[in-house]
Amino acid sequence: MKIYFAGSIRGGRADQGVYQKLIEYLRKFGEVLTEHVGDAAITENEGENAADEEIYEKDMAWLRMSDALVAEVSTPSLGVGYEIGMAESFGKKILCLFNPDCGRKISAMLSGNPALKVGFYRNMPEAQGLIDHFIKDIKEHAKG
Ligand code: 6K6
Repeated sequence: MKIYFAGSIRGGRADQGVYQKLIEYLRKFGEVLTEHVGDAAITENEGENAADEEIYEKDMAWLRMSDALVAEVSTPSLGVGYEIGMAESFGKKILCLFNPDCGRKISAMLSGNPALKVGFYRNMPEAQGLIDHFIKDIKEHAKG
């Protein structure tokens, strides 16, 4: 299974440590195409070396080839929102993870959308349980 993990970069890196842990856990189930999203060395000012056009093209190609998108959406990010919308248009399975303790409310564009799953978690075991359930659903669906 190929998993596209999405998390804020230029939207702010406050949750980078959480992304790293989620990516590590997702590796149990397959290949995570976007491991760099959890990289502590990447700040919101990164990307000045790579052309934005290249970033966009590469990410869209990875998104197309993925089986599922897992997005951590507690830190709002235009890029993550865009990736979620594109994943929906590509017909991908989508899980959005949101920690209500972040002090914000999740966008109604996600929580009101029946085409994707939103999971609320307050700690890593809860996030892992949501991921387990999401992957199990995908596998059962694939079996038919
Ligand atoms: C080079 C090395 C590591 O990162 C870079 C350059 N930047 C990006 N590389 C890959 N994907 C990116 C980069 N910047 C944003 N993205 C994509 O957008 C990721 O897949 C994230 O899920 C999302 C974050 O969007 P912003 O708007 O918060 O930056």
